[in-house]
Amino acid sequence: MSTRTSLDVRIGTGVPLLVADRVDPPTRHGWVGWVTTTDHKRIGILYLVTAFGFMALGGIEALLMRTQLAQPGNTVLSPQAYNEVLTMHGTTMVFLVVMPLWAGFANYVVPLQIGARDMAFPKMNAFSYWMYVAGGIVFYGSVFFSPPEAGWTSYTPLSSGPYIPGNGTDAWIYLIHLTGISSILGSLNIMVTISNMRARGMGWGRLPLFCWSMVAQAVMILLTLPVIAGAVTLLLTDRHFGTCFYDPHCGGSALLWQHLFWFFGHPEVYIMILPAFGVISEVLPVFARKPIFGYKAIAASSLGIAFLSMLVWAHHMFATPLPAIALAFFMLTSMLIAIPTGVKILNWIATLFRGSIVFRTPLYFAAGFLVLFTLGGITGVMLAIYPIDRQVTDTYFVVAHFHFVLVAGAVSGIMAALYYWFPKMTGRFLSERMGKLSFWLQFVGFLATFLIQHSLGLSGMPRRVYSYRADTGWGVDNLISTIGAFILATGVLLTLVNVMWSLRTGAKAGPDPWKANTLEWFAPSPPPAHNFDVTPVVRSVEPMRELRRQIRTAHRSGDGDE
Ligand code: HEM
Ligand SMILES: [Cu+2]
Repeated sequence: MSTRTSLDVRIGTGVPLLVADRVDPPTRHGWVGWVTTTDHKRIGILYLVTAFGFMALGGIEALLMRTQLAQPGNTVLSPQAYNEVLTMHGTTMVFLVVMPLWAGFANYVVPLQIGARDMAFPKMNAFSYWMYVAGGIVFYGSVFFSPPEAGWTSYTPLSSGPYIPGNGTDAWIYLIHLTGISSILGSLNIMVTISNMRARGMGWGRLPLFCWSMVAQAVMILLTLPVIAGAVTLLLTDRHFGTCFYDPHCGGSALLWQHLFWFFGHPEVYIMILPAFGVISEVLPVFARKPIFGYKAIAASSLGIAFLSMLVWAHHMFATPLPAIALAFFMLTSMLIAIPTGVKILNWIATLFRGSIVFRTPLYFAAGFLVLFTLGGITGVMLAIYPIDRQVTDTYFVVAHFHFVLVAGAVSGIMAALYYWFPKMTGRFLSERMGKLSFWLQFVGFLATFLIQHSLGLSGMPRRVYSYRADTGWGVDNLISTIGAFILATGVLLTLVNVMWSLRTGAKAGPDPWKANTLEWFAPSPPPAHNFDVTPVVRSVEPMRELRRQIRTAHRSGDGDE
C-alpha cells in the first residue's frame, strides 16, 4: 500500500503503464495461500477448478444413464440406481457446475472489467466459495448412505417422508440451503461491487455487457433463491417435524411445492443462461472487429428477461389442473420472453454482419451458441403453447429442449468464456488446434445426442424411465443418442486436457492478446494481486481502444518505455 506517490506520478504523465510495480500485501505460499485467500482472482479460479471437477462427475453420471439407455432392456443400472444417478446428474449440473462456473468467471472478471482492485466484500466472497464446497460435500456424502432419488425437482409427495424415508432427500435440501447461501451472498457482492466500485467515468451506460448480465443474474438470484430456500425448509419440516405443508391428507397442498419450486426454477434457467449472453456479447464484437450492435438494447433486454422470468413459472405445470385464465396468462408471458431474447439474437447477428471475422476458438463457441441456443429457444416457444405442452410434457422432447438451452447455451457460453479469458488468467493461450477439435467434437456430439431426442419424445418416449421395451422401436435413436454423448464428452475432455497442457506450454499471450475492448485487458496477464497500477479514466463503452492509442503514442514518443 506504499506506492501512492509513484501512482500519482504515473497519472501525472498521463501514460498508463502495463508494468506491475505495486507492493502487494504478503500472500501466503502454497496451498495455505489458496485456502486462506480473499483475492477475487484466486477465488474465481477456485470456483472454476472445483466446478470443472463436479462437471466430470455430472458427466460420468450422464454417460452412465446414456449407457443404460443405449439398448432396450439394458441392465447397467437398476431402476433405483437410475433414479439416483438422474437426480445426482441434474442437481450437480445445475447447482455444482453451471452456477458456480459463472460465479467463478464473474469473480475473476467483473472487478477487472470495472477497473476495481477486488470485490466489495473479499472475506464474504471467500465465505461464499466455501459454502459452495460445503454444499457439494454434503450432497456427495449421501452417495455413501442413501443417495437422493426424487429428481432435481424433488416433487412432493414423492419427496415426502413416507415415500422416500432415506436421508438422500435431506442431503439434497441441505445442498439447496448451502449453495443458496453461497449464491445469495455472491450476488450481493457482485451488486455492491458493480454499483460502487466502477472506475472513474464508467457510468451505468458504459458498463461492460458481461457485467450487465451479472447484474440481471444477481437480481434474479436475490429474488428467487430465498423462495426455494423457504420451500425446502418446509419440506424438511414436513419430512421430520410433523408439519403438513405439502400433504393434502392433513390440509396441505402438493401443488404448493410446484408453485414455489418453479417460481425459483424458471428464473434458475436464466440464472444459468444470462451470463452466457454476457459472454457472447463480449466475444462477438472482439472477433468481428466491430463495435457491439445495440449496446443499450442488449443491456435492457437482460433486465427485461430477468423481470419476465418471474412471471412464467406455471408453464411447468400445464399438466396440472390450472384454471383456463392461468393457462392463457402463463402461455402469453412465456411467449413474451421470446421478444427480449430475439432482440439479443438479432443484435448479435448484426454485430457479426460485415465484420472482418477472426476465426479463433472463442468465436467458434459463440457461433455454435447462436445456432444451437436459437433452436432451443424455438422449442421453448413451442412448449409455451399449452396444448402442445400437454402432448409432449414428460417426454424426451422436453429433455431435448432443456439440454439445448443448458448444454448448447450455458456450456457453450462457458467454453467461449474459458477460451477467451484463459490468456488473462494464466498469461498463455489455450491451444487453437485442440480448441477447434474440441469445438467440433462438442458440436457434432451435441447434435447427435440431443437433436434426435426431439423425435424420440414425439414418438412417445417418456423422460425419467430407466429402460424401454424393444417393440417400442426407440432402440436405434437411443443408440445414436448414446454414441453422441460419448463424442460430446470426448470434446469436453479435450478442453480439460488443453487446459492442463497449455498451462505450461501455451503460447505467451501478453496483456491484450485479442485487442479487446474492456478494462481487464489493461492489466497484465495474469494480473498482480492489486490488478491495476493505474486505473484509467473511462470515456466510452470500449475504453481499451483509447488506451491502446495512448499507449502507442507514448511508446512512439519514447517516454513510456521502461
Ligand atoms: C454430456 C452432456 C449431457 C448428457 C449426455 C446428459 C444426459 C442426460 C440424461 C440421459 C438425462 C436423464 C433424462 C431422463 O431420464 O429424464 C438428463 C437429465 C437432466 N440433465 Fe443432463 N446431460 C448432459 C448435460 C447436462 C448439463 C450441462 C446440464 C446443465 C444444467 C444438464 C441438466 C439436466 C437436468 C436438469 C436433468 C433433469 C434431471 C431430472 O429429471 O431430475 N444436463 N441429462
Ligand atoms: Cu420455465
